[in-house]
Amino acid sequence: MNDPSLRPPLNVDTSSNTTTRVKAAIVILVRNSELNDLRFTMHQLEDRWNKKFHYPYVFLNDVEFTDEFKELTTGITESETSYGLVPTEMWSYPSWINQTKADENRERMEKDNIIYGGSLPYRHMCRFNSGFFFRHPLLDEYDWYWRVEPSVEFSCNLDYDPFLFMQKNNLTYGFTISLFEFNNTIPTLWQTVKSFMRENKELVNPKNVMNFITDGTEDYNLCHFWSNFEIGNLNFWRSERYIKFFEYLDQQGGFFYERWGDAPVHSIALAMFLEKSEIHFFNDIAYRHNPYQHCPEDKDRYHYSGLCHCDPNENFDEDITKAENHNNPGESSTQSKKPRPNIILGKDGKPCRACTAFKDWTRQERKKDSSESTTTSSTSLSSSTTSIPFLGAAKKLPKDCPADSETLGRHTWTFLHTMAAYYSDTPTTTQQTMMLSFLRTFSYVYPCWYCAEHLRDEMLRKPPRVENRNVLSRWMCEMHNGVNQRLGKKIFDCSKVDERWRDGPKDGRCD
Ligand SMILES: Cc1cc2nc3c(=O)[nH]c(=O)nc-3n(C[C@H](O)[C@H](O)[C@H](O)COP(=O)(O)OP(=O)(O)OC[C@H]3O[C@@H](n4cnc5c(N)ncnc54)[C@H](O)[C@@H]3O)c2cc1C
Ligand SMILES: Nc1nc2c(ncn2[C@@H]2O[C@H](COP(=O)(O)OP(=O)(O)OP(=O)(O)O)[C@@H](O)[C@H]2O)c(=O)[nH]1
Ligand SMILES: [Mg+2]
Repeated sequence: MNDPSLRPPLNVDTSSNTTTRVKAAIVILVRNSELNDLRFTMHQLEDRWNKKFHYPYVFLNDVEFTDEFKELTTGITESETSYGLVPTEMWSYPSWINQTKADENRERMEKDNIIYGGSLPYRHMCRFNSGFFFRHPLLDEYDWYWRVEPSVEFSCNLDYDPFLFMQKNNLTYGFTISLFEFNNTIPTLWQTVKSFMRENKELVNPKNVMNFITDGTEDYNLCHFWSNFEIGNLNFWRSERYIKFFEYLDQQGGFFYERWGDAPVHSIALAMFLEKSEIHFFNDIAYRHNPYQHCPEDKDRYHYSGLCHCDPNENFDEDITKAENHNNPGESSTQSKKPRPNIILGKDGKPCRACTAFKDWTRQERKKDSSESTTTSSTSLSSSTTSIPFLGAAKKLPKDCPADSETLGRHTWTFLHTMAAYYSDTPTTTQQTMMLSFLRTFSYVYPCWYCAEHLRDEMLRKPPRVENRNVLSRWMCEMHNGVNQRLGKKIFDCSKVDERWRDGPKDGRCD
């Protein structure tokens, strides 16, 4: 293969610098106040890479850029720079959002110390990055983008064109770090994704990468590509299937009622719509967004050769405690193992390490790296066929495990429907008052906060009916159907509620 852009990055010779440019831009959403942090980053990006390639910059902001911002950033690069205002419709509440509820939820999340839980601009930013940046008019002329943020660092030379590399190798998305999302920022994201998938099975790629984000179970393992770094194809985000997915999520309001981040949203979409061979781990791009960094570990290749200035021992791919040491150089290793406040925790509550699946990715990457010759194969992985676990049979946990929200829900509904089924046909006033009081209290103490919150909302719209057994059973059935509908489950025929919860089926199989 003589075309250098088809070779694995480290084998690309300098002649690649003269190859055709692709329609690509460096895209930076940034505030005026971050000018100096951005200058720091741009200098590194230029020195390490872009002075050889001259890709243009597109800067985006929700307010006008100042002249100072424009002049100082333009001065750093010989490339074209353009400065765009984000249109209001891409950075505001959509009409269907209940702003009072959004305000209340932000307040609660702030009190609960959820990272950026109290911030509205952060939510607009996440929604913009999830559903709109690729539709900004300044990006219309481009097919590819490299997302950059102020303060991030690039500490190795990159002597090839990653856009061309991706284009030639049919890649769609490239990342450097992946980790776990905070569960409490996305309590209902996964159920929404599951509903979307049930309703749009035909859009899901049969060779999807869902295993990366589910480990083959029914649940989201919280793994995501850290989207502050992305090199990708804009047309993936512009595709009908992704827009449909984004709009489905947007309708649910989780960008505002919760704090859905663009990283899990992007990652879930990539896992659902792409195959593994379309996603690339850029091992050779040394990248730091505090507090984590990816630094290639092969010392001969990247460090003794003078290509990099990062410390290969501080590599998030393997162990976060190494990143911790870097941030607290004076600390002993035992001290530095203590998680800092806000540190990202995995589902097991332990300090976040790179997702297991990601390690798998990097391992295969290294294997490829070491056996690399000048072949066409990129450093991305071969595709693997994975099914969609939760659309088929679910993995069963042992019975003596603590309840997850599904088990808890199933058992709680059994209790609630059975309670309604055995309620009096002619309850006294005291019995009615007690039932009302129970239901109200229940809607505050049910130990799944987002379930309880939805229930309270529903109870406001449709107050409990406790006049007799019949109406209470019916009301309960309708409440349950409300949840079924939200989760994309089958609607239950409420005329059968007695048969299900009191009398048993007519064929006598339960007698
Ligand atoms: C108050 C409450 C709120 C919840 N909110 C959420 C939420 O916001 N997000 C979330 O992910 N999970 C929520 N859950 C859990 C969710 O409803 C399910 O319990 C869980 O997903 C397990 O589902 P399942 O398929 O086993 O059946 P379940 O929905 O638990 O149903 C159990 C059985 O009840 C019967 N049934 C189904 N629908 C009805 C009906 N309308 N009337 C009478 N009987 C019926 C069926 O025979 C079914 O097998 C909530 C649970 C409760 C109790
Ligand atoms: N113009 C503009 N840019 C924003 C705003 N909020 C965030 N950004 C940009 O969006 C990107 C992501 O925001 P960050 O604040 O870095 O979010 P983060 O990476 O999750 O969090 P940090 O750990 O604080 O970096 C950065 O490029 C910010 O400059 C905003 O309100 N206006
Ligand atoms: Mg950031």
